[in-house]
Amino acid sequence: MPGEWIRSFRRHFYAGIIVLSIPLLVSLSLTSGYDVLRLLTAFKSNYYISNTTSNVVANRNENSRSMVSRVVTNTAVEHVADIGNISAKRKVCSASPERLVGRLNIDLSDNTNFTFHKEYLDIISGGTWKPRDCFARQRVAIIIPFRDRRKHLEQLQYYLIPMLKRQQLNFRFFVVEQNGNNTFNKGLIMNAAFAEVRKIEDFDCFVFHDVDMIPEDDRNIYTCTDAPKHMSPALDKFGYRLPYMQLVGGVLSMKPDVFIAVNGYSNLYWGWGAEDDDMAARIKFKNLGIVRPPLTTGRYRMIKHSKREMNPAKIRMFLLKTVKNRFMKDGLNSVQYKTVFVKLTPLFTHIMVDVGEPPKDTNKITSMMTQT
Ligand code: UD2
Ligand code: MN
Repeated sequence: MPGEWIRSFRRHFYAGIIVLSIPLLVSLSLTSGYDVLRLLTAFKSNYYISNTTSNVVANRNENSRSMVSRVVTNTAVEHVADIGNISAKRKVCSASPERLVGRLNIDLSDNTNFTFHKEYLDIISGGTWKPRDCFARQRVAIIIPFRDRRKHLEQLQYYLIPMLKRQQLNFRFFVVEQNGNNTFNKGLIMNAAFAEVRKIEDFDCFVFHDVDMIPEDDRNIYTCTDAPKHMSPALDKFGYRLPYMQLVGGVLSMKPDVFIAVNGYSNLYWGWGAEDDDMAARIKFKNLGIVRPPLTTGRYRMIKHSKREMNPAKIRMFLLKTVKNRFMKDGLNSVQYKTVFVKLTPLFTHIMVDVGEPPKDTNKITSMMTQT
C-alpha cells in the first residue's frame, strides 16, 4: 500500500536526519563554547583587544594558550594570582643557558630557505615567545627599522629567533616600517617605535636592531644592562674590530627609562648617517657610559647592501656640533608621526608609521639651529 510505504520512508528519513545531526550539534556547541571561553580568557588575563585604525591589536601575556585550558579549571585566577609564586615554582632562567652553542654557522647563500624554520612553530602571532620551563630574566622588545628589506628580515629572523629561544628570553619582534618613499629617517622611526610599543606591552629591554646585522655568536645575550649596551662591536665589514669608541650603530640595547633619559634619538637626521653618533653624544651628556660584549662574542655579519642617499655632510656636522643644546628638545618628546596600522603577523608585529617628509631646504635646519 503506497500510503504505508510513504509513512515508513518518512520515519526512516527523519531518523536518519536526527542521527546525522547529533555530531554536528555536538561540534557546534563545542566550538562556540571554546570561543566564549577565549573571550572570557581574553578579558580575564589582561588580554585586551583595541582597535587602531582598521586593524585589531592583541596584547598577549604569557602562555595565553595554556591559560585557556586553565580558565576551565579556574587555575587562570590562580595562575594570574600566582604570578608572584611562579618564581618559587619555576626557577628564573639561567644567565648562561645550557643550550647555547657559541659560534654560529651563518650561511646567507640561497641554498638556505629563509622563509621557514622549525623553531617558528611555537612562535605566537605577533612574533612573541617565552620559555616554559623557567621564568625569563627579561622581557625584550626587538625593534627593527624597516623599508624594502624583506629578504634581510627573513635572513635575520632565521638566525635570531632560534638564538633568542636558546637564550631563554621572553621576546617580541616589532618591525617598524616607514610609510611612503620619502627619505628614510632611522632616528624618527626608532622614537615612533618606542612610543607605539609602549602602548602595546611593557618591556624590560629594547633592542634597536638593524635588519641586516646577523649575530655570529649566541653567547651575545640580548638583554639590557643599566647602561646602554652596544651589542655589535665586532662587524665583518670592519674586520671584527671596533672602528671608533663612540660607535653605537648596528645593534643597541637600552632599558626604557634610559631611552627616555636621553630623550630617544634625534628626529632631524633625514637620510644616511650620524643619527647613531648623535645618540652616542646623548649617552655621553647623560654620563651613562656604553657597555659592550667582548669582540669574541659581539660579532655580526652585515648583509651587503647598496649605500643609501646621504644626509648632506654640512647638516650632519652641524647637528652633531649642536647635540648638547638640542637633545632634550629634539627626540622622543618632540617626535611627530602617524600610525598607519599595527598588524600581527606570524613572526612579528608590523607597525607602519608615516613620518612626513624632510624639510625642503636644508638651510631651514641650520637656521632653526642658530635660534636655539
Ligand atoms: C650604519 C649603522 C646604522 C645606522 C646607519 C646610519 C652600523 C653597523 N650600522 O648602517 O645603525 O646608524 O649607518 O644611518 O654601524 N633601513 C631599511 N631600509 C632602508 C634604509 C634603512 O630598512 O631603505 C634600516 C635597516 O634596518 C638598516 C638600517 O635602517 O639596517 C640602517 O641603514 P643601512 O643599513 O642602510 O646603513 P648602514 O649599513 O651604513
Ligand atoms: Mn646596513
